[in-house]
Amino acid sequence: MPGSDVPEPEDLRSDEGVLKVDLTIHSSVPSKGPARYCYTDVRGGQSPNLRVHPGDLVILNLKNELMDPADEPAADHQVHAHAQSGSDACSGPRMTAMSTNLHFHGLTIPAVCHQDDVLRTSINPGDPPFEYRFRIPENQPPGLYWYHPHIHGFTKTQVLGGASGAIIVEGIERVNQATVGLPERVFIIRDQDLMNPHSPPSKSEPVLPKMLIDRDGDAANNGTGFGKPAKDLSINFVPVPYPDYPPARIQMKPGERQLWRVLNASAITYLNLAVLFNRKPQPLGLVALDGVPLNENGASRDRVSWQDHLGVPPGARVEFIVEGPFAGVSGLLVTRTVDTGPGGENDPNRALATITASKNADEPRSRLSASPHPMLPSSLPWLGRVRPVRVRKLYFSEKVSDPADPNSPTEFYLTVDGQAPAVFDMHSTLPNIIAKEGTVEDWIIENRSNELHAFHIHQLHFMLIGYMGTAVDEPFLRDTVNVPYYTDRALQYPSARLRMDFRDPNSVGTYLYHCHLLEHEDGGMMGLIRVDPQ
Ligand SMILES: [Cu+2]
Repeated sequence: MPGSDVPEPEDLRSDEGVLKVDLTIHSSVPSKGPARYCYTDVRGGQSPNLRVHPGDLVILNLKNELMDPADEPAADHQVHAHAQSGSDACSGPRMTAMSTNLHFHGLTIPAVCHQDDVLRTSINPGDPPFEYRFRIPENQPPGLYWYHPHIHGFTKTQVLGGASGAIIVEGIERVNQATVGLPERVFIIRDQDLMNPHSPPSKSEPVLPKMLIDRDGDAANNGTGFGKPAKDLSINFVPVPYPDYPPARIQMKPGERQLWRVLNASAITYLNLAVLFNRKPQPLGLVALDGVPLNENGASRDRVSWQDHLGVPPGARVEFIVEGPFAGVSGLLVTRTVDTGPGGENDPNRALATITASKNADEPRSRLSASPHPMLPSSLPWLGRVRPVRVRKLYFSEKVSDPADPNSPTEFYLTVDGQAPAVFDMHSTLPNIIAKEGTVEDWIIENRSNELHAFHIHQLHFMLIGYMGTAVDEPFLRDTVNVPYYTDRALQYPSARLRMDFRDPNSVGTYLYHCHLLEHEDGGMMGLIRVDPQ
């Protein structure tokens, strides 16, 4: 219900080095509005947090109970179910709107069936529960990761409908003193189709020119920070719908410090988070990004980066220290407007939740250890000091499929410079890129389109070493990065320069890189990489 308290997802914790979990993916088609998707565990918990330690074994059984989104009569489901049962889910049988699988975003685990393969794995209604079985690497940085379906062509529908959940690799307090003993909370921001698509904007908003539709069929960016958004947002499944954005509620003990772990599980919506007290932005102590502590390079111990706002592209995570308000102060968690470019979606200013001080506020369910054993630093040389074996250039671009008809569907490309732009083909077995285990490469990702894109690669993290042509030296790694949009006034294409790390044996295999705006990904903005063993 809009305006209610933000619930905490249930925590499923590993026991003696093993996390065993049974999840079922469900869908429902409400009488009004689009299909909803959700994971439930055996106790009925919705999209639980999976809490693990480096080295733990995860055994996750996934049962597919999706309904046909076209809402066919029930008899048809049975026919589908029988036709599918007995098929080998590892050989990529059919991938339809009712198929599903899981991607473990950010984990460096092998891209093979039953671990983190999304190219061939397809679990269908009627199939027996499908077993995922993998080990969290000993060297996986402690932080926030996530799980979501990744069936090509249908990822957006399922994720937009709500199919996502958090994975927490425990131990950030073992590498950053500033987090020792803090209560922690997990916030998952999802987007969804508008609950009130035909409402005019709230009366408190300035009057805007007529709303336009972008090429994806969503409300186009109007550059004002106001007006109808392309999608509604929710926080831990509490919707904050357009046009009035009734905020959800977060209560904290007065002045209490907490670690907030925030996942942007939106299909297309960028976040630009801020915490306001009496309308003034408060310092947010960033300690980790995309699951990786900010002091990952070992040079800057216990690093906290104080910011007054945090940009979070779809798929990315931020973990930061927040100090709660004192009694009588009105606090607000907001996302500020994001300029997604002339071709992008409208992403206006909006509230997500009020933050109020209360002596009786419930303590968060989870608290970081007050006396942690320090974690040993990585034994590998820091990525920033390893020489790349080559430089590659890739670029995002878009093309109207029929140049004579500006309203024809857009084709989305992510192209290796020198190859012909093409929408991704799931049946292709020819990799776009071949790399070698043990090496490091520099990739320049350009944006040649007039909207934002977020580059993501499976199986590994990278270091951002350049942005918009300027060198940067971040002491941490990312797995998702925003690339600014191009306009014809720009002298060169906007770009991010990434140092890609193929040193880990788990990075061997064939897998995907793509834009994490899921309608772009489903539309073909994706490529195939094969990393050969040494
Ligand atoms: Cu994109």
